[in-house]
Amino acid sequence: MKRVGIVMGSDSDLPVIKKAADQLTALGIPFEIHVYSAHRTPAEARDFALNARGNGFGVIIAAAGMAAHLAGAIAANTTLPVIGIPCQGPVMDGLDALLSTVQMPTGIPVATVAVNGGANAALLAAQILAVEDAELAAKLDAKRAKDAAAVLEKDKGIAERL
Ligand code: RP5
Repeated sequence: MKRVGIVMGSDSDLPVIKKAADQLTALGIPFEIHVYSAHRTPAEARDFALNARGNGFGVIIAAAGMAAHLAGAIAANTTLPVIGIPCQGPVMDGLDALLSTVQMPTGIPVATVAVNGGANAALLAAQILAVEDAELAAKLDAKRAKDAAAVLEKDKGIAERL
């Protein structure tokens, strides 16, 4: 199976990335994590992206906050699918990072999830890999069914909570 590459702009983004790592682990998807910044270590971020396909990655998740250019900078240097996670910073509740990540110019797409959306980033990465992996697709179907059953359990009990 292709691996998922996870890059975060700072180790302060780790709580968001942990949510992605937990999902990938639960689905049995191999991944590799790095701290590379578009601004502080641009050469390393670029090299990672340039070599990602050759190094066996199938999709890249990039998380950053504030002036969040990491996902775009990674996407500029690979044609692998890149999923951007805007991370909440000290101002604007992450709206700054959301707009920085999502507003990519035509030609260099970044699939952007919600602010701090680490879990959905991992699930989207899994769905991309599952296009060519029936076993992984079955795991995702099973997870959807389990999650739906949990909601229906809550539906049963909701009236008694009022
Ligand atoms: C971004 O700046 C990082 O992705 C992080 O979200 C934010 C703050 O970084 P630190 O100052 O905590 O290292 O580049």
